[in-house]
Amino acid sequence: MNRSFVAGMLASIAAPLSAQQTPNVVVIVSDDLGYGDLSCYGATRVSTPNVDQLASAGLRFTNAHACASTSTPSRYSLLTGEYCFRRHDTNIATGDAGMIIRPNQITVADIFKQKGYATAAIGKWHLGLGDKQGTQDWNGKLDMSPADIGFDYHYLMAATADRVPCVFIEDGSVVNYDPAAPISVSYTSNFAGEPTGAANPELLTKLKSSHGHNQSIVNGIGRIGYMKGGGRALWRDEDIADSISAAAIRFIEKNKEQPFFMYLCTNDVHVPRMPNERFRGKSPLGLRGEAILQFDETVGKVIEALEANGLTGNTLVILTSDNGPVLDDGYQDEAATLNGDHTPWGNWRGGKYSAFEAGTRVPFIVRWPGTVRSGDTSNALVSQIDLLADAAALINTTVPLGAGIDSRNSLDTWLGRNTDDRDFAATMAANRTLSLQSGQWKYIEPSNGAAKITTVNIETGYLATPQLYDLAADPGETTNLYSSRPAEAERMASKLAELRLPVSQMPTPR
Ligand code: NG6
Ligand code: CA
Repeated sequence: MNRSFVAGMLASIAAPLSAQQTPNVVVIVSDDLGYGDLSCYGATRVSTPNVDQLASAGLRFTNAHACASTSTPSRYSLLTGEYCFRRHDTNIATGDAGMIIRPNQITVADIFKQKGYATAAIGKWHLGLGDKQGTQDWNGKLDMSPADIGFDYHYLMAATADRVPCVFIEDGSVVNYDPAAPISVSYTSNFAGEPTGAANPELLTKLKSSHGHNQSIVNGIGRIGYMKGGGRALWRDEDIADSISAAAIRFIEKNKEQPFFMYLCTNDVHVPRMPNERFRGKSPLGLRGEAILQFDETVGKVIEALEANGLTGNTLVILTSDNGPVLDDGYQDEAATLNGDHTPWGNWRGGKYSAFEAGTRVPFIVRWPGTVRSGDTSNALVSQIDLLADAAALINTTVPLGAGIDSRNSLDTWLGRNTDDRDFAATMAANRTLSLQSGQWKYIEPSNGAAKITTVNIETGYLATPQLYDLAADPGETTNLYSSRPAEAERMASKLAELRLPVSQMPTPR
């Protein structure tokens, strides 16, 4: 299926609808924000009043899952409704990776475009840009961008704040491009004469690395990857959140008269944590806590912009995170030493990168005044994989054949009309080990990875033999019931095997 065929097909089923049938949809995805990092999820050493307000005006989920415990695969699944493990090229992407989602693939943005929505991707991207692998030309318009996968507008960081290029991309071009400082990027070798964190630690004036992050230096911070040039286009880390929220507010204001879908991804609370100076000293948790405060402020600004434009009642807001939390993720930002008794992972074991629960059990809040009842909690098992099918159900359109093959309509659960568990949630850890959550059970397939990633001090949940946990009785995943409940383990192992089958061999084609 080529892109023009897809576009034609989508256009042919587009039909104008009344405002009630076309609510705006804002999906806010934070980065590495843990289940226990928000005060509405029990945090006591950090306060997130704006997120708490969103939760008290909406529905807060306690059993929601991202599809992976790292960013790229998690976001791939969220946007495509297809499990990341169906493709081998969904691991954490470099900043010069080509677009992982290809133009012939239907995304959640395409679903909204079927109904004439304005669509935007703002903030952290991390799904590759440009058509080529590792050789993008950052000095002109990129030859492939989110515009080719359903987003009318984008204002993005190519990958993560710790990866070059350290510039924003808007509509395929570098924002504030500086012709006097052409941009070169490489993930294999440095550019002659350019300092690096490894060779010139004296230039790491703002934040020193604890592991990795010792290649190019931008804004006094070591990065992953080599970059030359950029000049006035280079971001200042302290201003990233403001740039992202300003772009979000501009998009809301510009599109207030028509339905819109905004995929809004904050850089907070990913490393390097260097929030704006106005947050300095505001959290006992140090820079990581300040980044949480900054995230909360961004949420507040978006909510306020919706309100100021009269859009609160007609906007469905979803707030979640791409994966679980980490303290020391490569910089000496004191996140671990100042953490004290704060529990970013909530009651769950592990964290970012893990197969254990904290890797993918994420905050998930849905607000839609007048439709979603306010101030309630849902313990239903839900998964971000369903965004695509739920979006289609929400705006009463169909999912094109072959699109979002793993996405199922669970809209009634997301809107709190029932508390039905999804049959299962499949999740992928950093080394691609799969887990399955189903009812009270959690199964982790055997894997040969190390039990702990020592640099980040996180237990992975990798074990050479299968693991089965009863999350109802043992939320901390401490007692492996694999030997005592073989039938349960077998049922879950076969489900994972089925999910791994090529689409043509899947037993229940839609
Ligand atoms: C790791 C990085 C980590 C972070 C992560 C991706 C090192 C030593 N660690 O490889 O800092 O960037 O990748 O995070 O380089 S994610 O949330 O975008 O998946
Ligand atoms: Ca992340």
